[in-house]
Amino acid sequence: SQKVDRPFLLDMQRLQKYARDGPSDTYPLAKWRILNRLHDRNETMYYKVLIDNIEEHAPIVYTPTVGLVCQNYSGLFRRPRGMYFSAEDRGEMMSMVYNWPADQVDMIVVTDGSRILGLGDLGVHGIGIAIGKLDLYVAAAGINPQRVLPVMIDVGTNNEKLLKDPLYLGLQEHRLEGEEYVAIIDEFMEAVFARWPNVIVQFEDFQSKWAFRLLQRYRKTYRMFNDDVQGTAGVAIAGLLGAVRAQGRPMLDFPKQKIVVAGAGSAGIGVVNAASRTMARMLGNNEVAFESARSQFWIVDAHGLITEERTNIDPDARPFARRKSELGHQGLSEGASLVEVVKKVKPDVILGLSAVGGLFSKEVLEALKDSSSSRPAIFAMSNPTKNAECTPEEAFSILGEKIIFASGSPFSDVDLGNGKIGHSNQGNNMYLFPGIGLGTLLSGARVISDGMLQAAAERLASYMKEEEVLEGIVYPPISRIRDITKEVAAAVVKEAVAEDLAEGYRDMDARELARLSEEETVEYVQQNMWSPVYPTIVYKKD
Ligand SMILES: *[C@@H]1O[C@H](CO)[C@@H](O)[C@H](O)[C@H]1NC(C)=O
Ligand SMILES: CC(=O)N[C@H]1CO[C@H](CO)[C@@H](O)[C@@H]1O
Repeated sequence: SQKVDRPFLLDMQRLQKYARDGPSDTYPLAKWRILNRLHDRNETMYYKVLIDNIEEHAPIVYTPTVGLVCQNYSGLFRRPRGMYFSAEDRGEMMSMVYNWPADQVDMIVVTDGSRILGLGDLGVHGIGIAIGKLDLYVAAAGINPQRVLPVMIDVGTNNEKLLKDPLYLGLQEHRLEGEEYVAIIDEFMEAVFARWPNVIVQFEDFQSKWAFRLLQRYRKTYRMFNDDVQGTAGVAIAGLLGAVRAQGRPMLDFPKQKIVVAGAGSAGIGVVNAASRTMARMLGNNEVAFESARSQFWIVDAHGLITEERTNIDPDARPFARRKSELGHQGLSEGASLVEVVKKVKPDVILGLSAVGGLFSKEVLEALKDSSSSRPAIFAMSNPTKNAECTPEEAFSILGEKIIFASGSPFSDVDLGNGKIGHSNQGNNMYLFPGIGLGTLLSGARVISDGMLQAAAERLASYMKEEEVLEGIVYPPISRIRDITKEVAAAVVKEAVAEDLAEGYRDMDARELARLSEEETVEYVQQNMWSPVYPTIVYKKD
């Protein structure tokens, strides 16, 4: 009886066109709809299909297709999934959480929808990201699907289109800011940890000003981490360690690598911080070690090389500004260009986190020919594809077959002729976050320490076989994700025990956990991974 207006009908027609269940290889959105309906009809079969075809389906249930889904969420919406806390629920969150039907929740992925992938503010429609990520937790880490909870914190949206859209599903007001905003996240954190003390909360796709502040605010008190900040850095470090192995050297030689970093934004500084801590840890974790680790990095931003002389320096970048005393004998000065820095430093690695497509120009790559490394590594980590600092074709054609190439976005391998292949490695976050979550859960660690994150990255880096690494492959295939995750999780458990953070999980108390050998830890992890099989019925004995 309701009057249906014309724009709504047009929208529906568009939906038919973009999401019809026709040839799904040309319509990833259609694939998503088919999978989503399967999820609603038969959850076990859904996860079976996802796990058995993870390489093909991860890009459907998660990035990039999930981005399209979030952009059209009100049109694609069929059944609610997850839990929504809105600014209007202030004071009620504890009751809401205690009214949630699940007795146990192991894993929460929470977002406020403010920076969904590269798409910006999508308001509550960003819930699709939390749902997709948890599907990957189930598929890769075997977290029980009954015990995951996607969460949307709805504090409004600054997306003008959504503010006017009659089909928008969230609060139609501008985003809360400042203390009011923080109070809402505080209340949410208190409520979920009060009811489920063992839960792990993964923060996802918060705009970066809040991502860093909330991470600092909670990471010492709650079991939480931010995948965009910490997971991304971990995957980059694993790649850097892989590049050391590919040079035929042990990973412990990492602190000797000279690394030129392009980009001093939050991603760049986040990776440099984590990488220098990894170096320092290998050198003994003292003052001298930190100083030595620091001196392995040269950071170049839009104004050139960052040195002590720079005025207006970002406080996070300051520790990595080159000292005056170091510059003279290298013939470098404040503001030196990227090409000049590469020429003078002769780095082992150039690491692109600049979001400037093509920044590693022909000149820069040519300059790398004089690298002091036998196998220089090029990490063009910026996303999406058009922002990559260079393509593998460019890198291999200028520098030849010996180099290591890795990127943030997917690229195909390069045919170098006469049967040789130039490998294009993709630093996918999926390599680490499932194992970090699972390892934290099974260790019962109180918090997620830097050491645990580093242990995860180191395990990923050592996962590859010697022959593979020497061929220039630094990340394993996604089809092995369950095995990778099992190993990463075991490394996280071991580190939590070593740092005395582990409190045990279910029947496994902390002392027993500490007694497990390396293999037994892997086995313990394996036994606690859920699989999509129907258990046989157990008959009750009298
Ligand atoms: C799900 O699918 C499997 C395989 O076809 C079937 O055996 C099972 O009965 C289905 N479960 C439900 C709840 O429909
Ligand atoms: C049906 C519908 O609204 N489809 C839209 C989904 O999102 C993409 C990106 O914004 C649009 O191009 C489609 O028109």
